[in-house]
Amino acid sequence: MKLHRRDWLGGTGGGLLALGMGEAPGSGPIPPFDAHNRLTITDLKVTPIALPDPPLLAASGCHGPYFLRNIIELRTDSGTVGLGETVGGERVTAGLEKARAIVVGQSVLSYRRLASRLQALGMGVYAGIELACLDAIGRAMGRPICELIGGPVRDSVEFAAYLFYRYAADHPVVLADPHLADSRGKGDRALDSWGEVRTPEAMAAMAAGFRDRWGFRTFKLKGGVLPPKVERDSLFALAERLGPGAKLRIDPNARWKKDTAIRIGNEIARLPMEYYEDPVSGQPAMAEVRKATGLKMSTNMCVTKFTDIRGAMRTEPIDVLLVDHHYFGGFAGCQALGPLAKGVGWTLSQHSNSHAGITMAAMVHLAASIPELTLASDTHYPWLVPGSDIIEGQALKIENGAIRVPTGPGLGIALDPDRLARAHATYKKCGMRRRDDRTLMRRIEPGWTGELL
Ligand code: GKR
Ligand code: MG
Repeated sequence: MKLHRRDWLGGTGGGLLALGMGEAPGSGPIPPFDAHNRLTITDLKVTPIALPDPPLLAASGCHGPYFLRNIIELRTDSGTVGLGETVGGERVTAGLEKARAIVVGQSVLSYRRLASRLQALGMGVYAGIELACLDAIGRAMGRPICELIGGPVRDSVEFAAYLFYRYAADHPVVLADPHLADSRGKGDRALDSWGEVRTPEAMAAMAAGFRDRWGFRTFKLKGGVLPPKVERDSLFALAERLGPGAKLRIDPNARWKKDTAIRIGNEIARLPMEYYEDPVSGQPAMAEVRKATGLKMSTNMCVTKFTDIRGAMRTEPIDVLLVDHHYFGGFAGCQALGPLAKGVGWTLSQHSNSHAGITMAAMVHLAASIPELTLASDTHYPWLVPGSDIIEGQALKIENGAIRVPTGPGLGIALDPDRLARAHATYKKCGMRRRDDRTLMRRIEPGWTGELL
């Protein structure tokens, strides 16, 4: 069923009819707000998946052989199905299962009525369902999501190269991981051919590869892995290899002591640093580093919810906020951050965790609807093993460091049921139920503790 703008206004502005009440945890059922009973949710299907992941290194340890996501399909009475993707792990899967009772019988048009109930089950639960509602509305109207939410304010969205130190994909300990449930192997059968990257030279070579392959102009080094002076040298090697036009970032995920962060910060200040992301933990320490180095600072760790903002007004730890619809209250929350950021003098970028193509499309639509989101967004998408995405056809294309805003209805992508089934079978077979970077790291480097550097 296709909805026209007139129907859409009618559907959202109508009276309150108690059509098939949702049994919700909390304070009783929520009466549906859909006078025409249009696009009423008849079922929520959640599919936990596991997708192959190379051994990328971060302060948390080493990425395991798979990363987990939860895929949502919201079926409506009109036959339209909305797609969502959200944070992985069995707790989120369980939250989404519980959410079924809240959403069934409600209209996708009035998903904000369900926000507080769904957010009580987890911000990731809300984000996945909100996305599926928006996708269903867009499909029904024949319009892309960014148009439903006021965009596009730009036709393409720029991304940064996300550079991780790493082990080779066919590292023997990785191949011996008990969770392994596919036929990857050594040499030609390895997940990828980037090899081991644990020196400044290897990092600079990989960055040049990212630039040549995807056209990135902004480069984020994931730090907090090697001794800080090696990571500093890596930034110098990146600057030399990529030239003065390349913008640099480093993100040690708060694994550095304050003194380290100030010392390294002052040394890298002469490089074309776009910003310094979470070198230390907590707003007060971030503020001290900011003052002592004069560098622009950013975070996805010390301001992650609206209630953190009041403290940040006082402590002034950042210049750039990395928004993420999975934890800031969905698209609605991230859009609200735009004018707020402008008001307090912050610019916005986007945070990313390992994800598949539905989230990739979501991030593009979201960024295309926030005028204040002017810095290149993070994405793990280039790390997705070719052929493993769950969307139909080719993965979304990164060209000249950017992705064009999809113009098809909703998210503008389609789910490939066979690929989804394969990723779910891997989830069942591998036995991974939450992210655990520590265990694999300690198998590879038995003395690893993750202590501050
Ligand atoms: O994938 O290892 C990773 C990243 O370190 C991720 O978990 C972080 O959340 O990308 C993130 C960040 O910017 O801190
Ligand atoms: Mg970060």
